[in-house]
Amino acid sequence: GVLIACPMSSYLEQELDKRFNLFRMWNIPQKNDFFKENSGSIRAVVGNASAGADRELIDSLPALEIVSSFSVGLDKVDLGYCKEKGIRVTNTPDVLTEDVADLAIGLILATLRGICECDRYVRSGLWKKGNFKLTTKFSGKRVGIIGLGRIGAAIAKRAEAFNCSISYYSRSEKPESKYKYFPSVVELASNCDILIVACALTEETRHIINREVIDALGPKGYVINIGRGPHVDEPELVSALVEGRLAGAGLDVFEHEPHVPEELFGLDNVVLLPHVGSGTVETRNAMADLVVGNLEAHFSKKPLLTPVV
Ligand code: 8YV
Repeated sequence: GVLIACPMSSYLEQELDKRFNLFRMWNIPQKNDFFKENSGSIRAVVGNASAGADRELIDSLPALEIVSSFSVGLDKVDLGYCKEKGIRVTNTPDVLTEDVADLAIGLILATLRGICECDRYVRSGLWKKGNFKLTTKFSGKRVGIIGLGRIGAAIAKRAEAFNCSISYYSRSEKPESKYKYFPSVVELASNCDILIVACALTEETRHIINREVIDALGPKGYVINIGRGPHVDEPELVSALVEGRLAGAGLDVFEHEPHVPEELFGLDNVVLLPHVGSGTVETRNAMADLVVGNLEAHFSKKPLLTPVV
């Protein structure tokens, strides 16, 4: 049996249904009874960015062999505990890199050029009463990227085409990279106009955007987050935006999503997206194929396609 943690892709469910006895967690009213009856037969969990496999779920599934996540980020999977228990873990890297990097650029342009605000302006008939205010140029700006992994590097490549100078922060300098390295996020923030979060969420990167970083970025600076909500100290970001200590923000993720702080709803210098970085038909289907491919490889004792643990 395979347990899927929450609805994530109908194509994925269809492909899992073809191959396995699929249990949909959200369709189970009496969780205790269900686990008593079926926990011995569930050998795999499929999770995603919002529901993974924590210690509690792992402990209630004694036959669990593999967690195949429909995401590249694995912050909702207890990796250490999986390792300890010999449970394999896979994710969906590479196939979503382009989409997430594309969306990061989209968020930058939407935020600096006021694209969403422009659209609201036209729809509400305001164009007939005057011209839209001037906005901020993106080309040539200094872009700072936190995390120069697959996604960070793909964002950098795109920003290069906009004649941006690019610098980055990561745990260690990447000697093969042509971009400028800063050994701290505060130094990176002090030396860029647009600060982009593109790293994994871990204990070390939680609240990596804090008050000090926001102050270093300053009132002409922008924050773009396509990583995870908890990368940002959200109340600090909100007050900086409300008080004008930051020029704007483009956010695809939130600390307590789908809850979004209502103070942001009235601000025109922020663009708010519902965690759609990888959300294209092409990419979500490729992610689903990887989830299924990893499970098939595991159950036929072949090497996993994208193993993490
Ligand atoms: C989510 C993501 O998985 O890959 C990630 O880490 O955050 C997204 O691709 C998405 O919510 C799919 O359910």
